[in-house]
Amino acid sequence: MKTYQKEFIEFAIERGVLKFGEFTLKSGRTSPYFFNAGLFNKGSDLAKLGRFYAAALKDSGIDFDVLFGPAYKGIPIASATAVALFDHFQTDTPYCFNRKEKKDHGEGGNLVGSPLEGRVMLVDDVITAGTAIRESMDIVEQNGAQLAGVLIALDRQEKGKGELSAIQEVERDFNAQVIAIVSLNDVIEYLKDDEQFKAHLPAVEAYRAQYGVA
Ligand code: OMP
Repeated sequence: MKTYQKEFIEFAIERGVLKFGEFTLKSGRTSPYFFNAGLFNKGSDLAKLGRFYAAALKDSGIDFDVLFGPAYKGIPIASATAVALFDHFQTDTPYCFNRKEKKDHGEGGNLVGSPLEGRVMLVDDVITAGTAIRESMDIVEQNGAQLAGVLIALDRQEKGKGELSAIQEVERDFNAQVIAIVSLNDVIEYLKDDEQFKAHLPAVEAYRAQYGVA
């Protein structure tokens, strides 16, 4: 695990974004941990979050032309990442997002910001079974753009419809790399060394054994 990844887990725990307990997921699975990115809800959180996303992008080395943040949770992520890329990595990157409601007056259309064209880096919070991300992918395809990659905060490394992880399925179906600031394996590694949260390790490992990818 890299330093920025460990710092990201600490940051998520400190802000109550990463929690341990019992949670029901969108997929119906009962999970011993949950990542609620909506709790990054202060100016300082957003500034830091942008820096972590930008660091993961730079670390990946993937080339792209535009950041796309799907509504709603992708919007502040794309904005904060674009700011961080400029402020901390000297890269001025176009970004855009969609609205969920179609607008038929004024400028019309359902995209806001830079045109969605060229190689698109899609940013979002979490992928579990891949449902939300596939809807966003449709928007990229409908605009005739190509997907350069997907960047999320947490890869839960869970099985999708079959034996592959939801992310492996997305990579196969869209021929693009999915990168994450941290993955479940990083969270488990972190728990092993953390006196305060170590007690949750068995439940998280049991969950990985049941739903995780080999
Ligand atoms: P999938 O659409 O199954 O990939 O699940 C992704 C969505 O699940 C996210 O956009 C969240 O709405 C929600 N989610 C979290 O935010 N954090 C988690 O740790 C787990 C989930 C989830 O329900 O699977």
